[in-house]
Amino acid sequence: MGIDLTNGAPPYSRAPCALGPISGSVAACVRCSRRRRGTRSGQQEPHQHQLDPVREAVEEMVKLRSKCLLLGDAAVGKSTLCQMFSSDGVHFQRSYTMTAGVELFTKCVSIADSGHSVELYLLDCPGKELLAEACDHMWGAPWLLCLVFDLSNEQSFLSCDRWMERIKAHSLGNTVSGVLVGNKSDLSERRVVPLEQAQDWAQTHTLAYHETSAKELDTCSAPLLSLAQTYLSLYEQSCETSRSLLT
Ligand SMILES: Nc1nc2c(ncn2[C@@H]2O[C@H](COP(=O)(O)OP(=O)(O)O)[C@@H](O)[C@H]2O)c(=O)[nH]1
Ligand SMILES: [Mg+2]
Repeated sequence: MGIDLTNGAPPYSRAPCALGPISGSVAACVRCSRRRRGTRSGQQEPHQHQLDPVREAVEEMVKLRSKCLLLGDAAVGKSTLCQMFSSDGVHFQRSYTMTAGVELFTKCVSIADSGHSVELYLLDCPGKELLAEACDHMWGAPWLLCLVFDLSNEQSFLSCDRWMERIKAHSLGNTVSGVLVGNKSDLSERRVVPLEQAQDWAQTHTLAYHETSAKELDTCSAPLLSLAQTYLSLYEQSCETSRSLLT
């Protein structure tokens, strides 16, 4: 049985052709591929586009897919952030279950005002040193990075140097776009890492800085949404570069 991709809409939409004069006597319209005939004066004969709405929509919309690594010490909240983000806030993990391997979460993010979307493949990695070492061959070359520490645990912040070195070893000299996330902002009375110190560290490593509470969907979504946005910008820049090389 066929699937109605047009959702009941008429198969073609009609719009006046906006193309200028054509040089030959016969040419195909680049928008709707319809053959059109020029007049003796070189003007095109007016015609109406016959556009396939499904084809048009597919051509205009871009769906990108990006891998994003979540790294940081054990118990800083990486898995909770992933679960909250991918379940739209439905799932907050109260009890701690140690992540032993790389766990995959996916989430498709629509980028506002662009008509495009980015599907994030979140690779939630173990924070324990030995397990992390055993798993890092599964990362491949990192595309996006979300480095997490716990605002109430100084050691988890100091460990970010080590995580960054590990990322550099994998990135083969390429710059990895990423964010540094200070999590558990709701535990304000137990906070030990000052805002300025975390911001400075992030700036030194060219990472954007966010503070989150995995208990609140808005704050915990912000760093991952900004990574999706960054990824789309990188894609658009590379398209622009390719276009400029071809013209
Ligand atoms: N209060 C508070 N607890 C959190 C937050 N994020 C995670 N937790 C708790 O911290 C513990 C460890 O979280 P988990 O996501 O498993 O850490 P991971 O080892 O980095 O993946 C769990 O008991 C979570 O409920 C947060 O933002 N605020
Ligand atoms: Mg975990």
